[in-house]
Amino acid sequence: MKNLKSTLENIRKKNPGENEFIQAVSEVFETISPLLNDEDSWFEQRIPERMAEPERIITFKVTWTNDKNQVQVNRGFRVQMNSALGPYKGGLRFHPSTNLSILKFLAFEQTFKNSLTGLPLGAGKGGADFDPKGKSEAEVMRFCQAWMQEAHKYLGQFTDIPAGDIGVGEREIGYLFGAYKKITNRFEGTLTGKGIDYGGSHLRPEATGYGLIHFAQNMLESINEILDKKVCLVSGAGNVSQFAIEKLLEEGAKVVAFSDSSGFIHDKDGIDEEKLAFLKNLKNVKREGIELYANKFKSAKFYKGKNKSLWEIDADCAFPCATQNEVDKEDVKAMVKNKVMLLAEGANMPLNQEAIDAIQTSKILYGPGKASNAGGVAISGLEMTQNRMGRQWSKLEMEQELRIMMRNIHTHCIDSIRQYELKEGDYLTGANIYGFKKVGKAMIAQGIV
Ligand code: NDP
Ligand code: 2IT
Repeated sequence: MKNLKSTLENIRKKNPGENEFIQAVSEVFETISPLLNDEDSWFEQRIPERMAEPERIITFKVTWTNDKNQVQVNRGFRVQMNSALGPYKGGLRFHPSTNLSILKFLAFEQTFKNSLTGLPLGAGKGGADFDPKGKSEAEVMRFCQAWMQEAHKYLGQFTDIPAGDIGVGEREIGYLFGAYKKITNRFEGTLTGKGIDYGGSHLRPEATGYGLIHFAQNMLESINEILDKKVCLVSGAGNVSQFAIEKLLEEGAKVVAFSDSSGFIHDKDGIDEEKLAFLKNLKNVKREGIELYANKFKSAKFYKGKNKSLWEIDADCAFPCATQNEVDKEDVKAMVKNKVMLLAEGANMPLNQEAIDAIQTSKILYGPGKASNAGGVAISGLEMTQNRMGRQWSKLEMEQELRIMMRNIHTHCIDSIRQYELKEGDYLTGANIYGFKKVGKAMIAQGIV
C-alpha cells in the first residue's frame, strides 16, 4: 500500500527521535489496512496523518522550592491530541523519564481507547518529568500547585480533563484540584479521580484493574474458559496492578507474581487478602519497594533488578500492568513454552513490536491495552457526567456500568473481527479498526478543521 507507506514515512520524518510515538502510530496504522483499503476517503481526507498530528501541545516551565528552600525546575506538558468525539481526556504522568515522545504515544493510544468506551471523550495526555520518589508530602503538594499554576489556562470541564497515570493518584489529583479551584474560583469537574467526598466517583480507583479482569473474563468466555484456579502473573505494584490482583482473587484465581521498579516477587503460595493489604500499605502509604514483602512472607522470594524475568514463571494468564515496552519477544517465548493461554494489557503499550509480532503468531489470546485497560477512563467519563449533573451514583451502579462497558468494548472488537474477516481472536486489529473508524468518521463529518 503506497499511501500507507508514504504516510508513515512522512510521520517518521516529522517526528525525529520520538521512538515510542512512532512505535504506537506504526502499530495502529499497519494493522488497519483492511479498513483503509475499504474506502478511498481515509487517504483523500488524510485522516491517518491528521490523527497523528496533535491538535495542540503545551510545554511549560514548572518552578518550585523543595523543603530545603532550593529552587527546582521541571518541565510540564499537556498534549491535546484529538477532540473529534469530545473534550480532551486522559491522564497525567509524573515520572523522571516523561518526555514528549512518551506523552504523544500515550495521547495517540488514548484516542482509540476513548473511542472504544462509547463515551463522548476526545484524547489527551500530560504530566511532567518530576520524580515523586523520595519527595515529602509538602514537596509533592507544592509541585502540583506549580504545575497547575500554568496548566489551568488550557483545562476545563468542557475543554480538557486530566486524570491519573504513573506517579499520579488520588493524592496528587487532590492537590491539583485544590490549586485549580483556588486559581479559577470554580468548583467544577476539570479533573477525574478525585476523592469521593469532593466530586469523585465510586469505583474510579478500582476501575482500570477491575475492568482489565472483566475484559479478560470476556476473552476467556469466548474459548469456554474461566478464571477460577488459573495461575496468574501481574507486573507492577501500583494502582492498576493492585486492583487487578484484587479482582483476580475475587474470581478464584491464584496470583503468584508482581513487580516494581526494584525487581519482582515470586510468591509460590499465591497472594491472599492479607498479603494484598500489606502490599497496598507498602506502596500507597509507606511508599517503599516490594522487597519488604519477601521479608514478611516466607513463601515469597524477591528477585532484584531485571536479570531474570517475571514472565518466565509458569502460569496460565499474564497481565502486564507497569509500563511501556516491559515485555519483549524472549518473554513471549517463555510464555509460549509455559503454555500461557491469555495475556491482557493493563499498562499502555507494555509489549514492544517484536513481542506483539510473536504473540500474534502464537496461540496466546492477546488483549491490547486500548481495549483491555479502558475501564479507568470509562469510569472517568462517568465521573464527568456525575459532576455535570451534580450527583453521585452508588458503587453498585458503577460496578454494573463498568461490567457493561467492558463487555461492549469486547463486542466492538469481535464485531470488527467478523466484519473485516480477521483472524479469530485478533483483538488488536479489531480494537484498532473500531477505534479508528469512529474517530475518523467524526473528523470527516466536522470538516477540515
Ligand atoms: P502507578 O504509578 O500507580 O504504578 C506504576 C507501577 O509500575 C509501579 O509499581 C512502578 O514501580 C512500576 N513502574 C513504573 N515505571 C516503571 C519502569 N520504568 N520500570 C519498572 N517499573 C516501573 O501507575 P498506574 O498503575 O496508574 O499505571 C500503570 C500502567 O497502567 C501505566 O502504563 C499506565 O499508563 C497504565 N494505565 C493506567 C491507568 C490508570 O487509571 N491509572 C488507566 C489505563 C492505563 P515503583 O513503584 O517502583 O515506581
Ligand atoms: O491511560 C489511561 O487511560 C489513563 N491513565 C486514565 C485516563 C483517565 O482520564 O481516566
